[in-house]
Amino acid sequence: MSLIKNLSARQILNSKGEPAVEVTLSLDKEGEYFTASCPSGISRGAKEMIELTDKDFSRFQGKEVSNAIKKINEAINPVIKGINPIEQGKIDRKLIDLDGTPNKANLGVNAILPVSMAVAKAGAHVAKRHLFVHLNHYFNELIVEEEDLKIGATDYKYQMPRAVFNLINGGRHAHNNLSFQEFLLIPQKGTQKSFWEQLRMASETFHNLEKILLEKNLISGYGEEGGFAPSLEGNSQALDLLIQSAGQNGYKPTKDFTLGIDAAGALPKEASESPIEYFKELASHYPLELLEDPFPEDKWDLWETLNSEINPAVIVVGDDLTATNPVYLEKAIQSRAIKGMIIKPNQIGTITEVLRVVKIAKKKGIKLVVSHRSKETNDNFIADLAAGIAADFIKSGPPARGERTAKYNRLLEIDEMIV
Ligand code: 2PG
Ligand code: MG
Repeated sequence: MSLIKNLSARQILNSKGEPAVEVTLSLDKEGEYFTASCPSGISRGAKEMIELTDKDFSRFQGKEVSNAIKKINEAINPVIKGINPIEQGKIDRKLIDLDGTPNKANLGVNAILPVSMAVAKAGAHVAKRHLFVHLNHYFNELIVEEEDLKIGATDYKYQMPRAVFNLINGGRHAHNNLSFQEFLLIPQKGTQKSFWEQLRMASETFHNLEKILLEKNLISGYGEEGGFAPSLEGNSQALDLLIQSAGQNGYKPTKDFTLGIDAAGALPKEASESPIEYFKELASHYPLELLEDPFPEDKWDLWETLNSEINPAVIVVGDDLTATNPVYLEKAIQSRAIKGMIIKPNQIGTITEVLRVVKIAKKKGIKLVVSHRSKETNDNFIADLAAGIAADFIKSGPPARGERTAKYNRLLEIDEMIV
């Protein structure tokens, strides 16, 4: 039997060049070790669990994570040593109990999540299954707490998600004038289309976009996730550019691709008078499929009105609104605020908690978008997560930049295994 022998955590740099937590879990068998790391967000919502940073402002602007590293090495390590990593539920429960706070403020979500992910990777190895298959089994069988009995065992088959590519960056992810944070291209799956064809469409569109921006003298570097970050006439021009860029390779709106927006709760000035009408207008002009965080996370009434009045083809998606948390998901369902939700493991903490909220969402027919963070690492865990829970979408930035393509490239491997 393979048991957890040791956890060893260290600081690494994330895609923004800031410190992040990486942990290596070794099993008692020689040479069996599994590494996981934790991303971070620039536009973090207020409902997210707490990240532990050192706050020594003489180093890395206070963003070092040596305290989180210490928590793993000194507090978590002794508690989970000797347990079989297949026992994900038991280990995640121990992490939550050891933390002992409602918002993970003691250990830090950035200490808890990479441990939980490394356990899942080790568990998959011990179970002799691919990670997405292992996650799928655990997901379907998830009964850890009494509350899990309400839904009980399920029978979801793993499945390839559709990818959502962030080609133009704005908001807090770029130093430009665009209020929306993300302008997203969403290839249609089509019949019998491989994941490679989704990547091809995104890559061709991305490179066409670069040429168009150059021609228009609009090129202005990249945003946080590696999409282009031009200053434009407004949000509509960004959407027009996506359609034009895709069109250069013959891709047709709606038939071949749709569009998405992550407004990240920031409205442009021209929308301040009548925000609902503004989004309804956008949805009537563009093939909009995903509309993420159209409003700030406390404006529940606006969310509800928009969701009931906008073209039903648009999936209004909660990110900061729901924070991968069952409490806010229930509230969003009750107030009919959303049709979809973002799943970001580091908003909540353990893999068990992630799978639990996914299960509730699926039961209620909420569409799922598994998402990276703006400050990423090369860990490709979310690719397996998205396939394992049969998410509808995965959002991992543009089809460029190592930390973004790590996830898409892993999906190519998964695609071969499950087609
Ligand atoms: C978002 C994410 C990822 P951040 O808002 O959806 O794209 O950004 O990680 O900065 O919260
Ligand atoms: Mg978002």
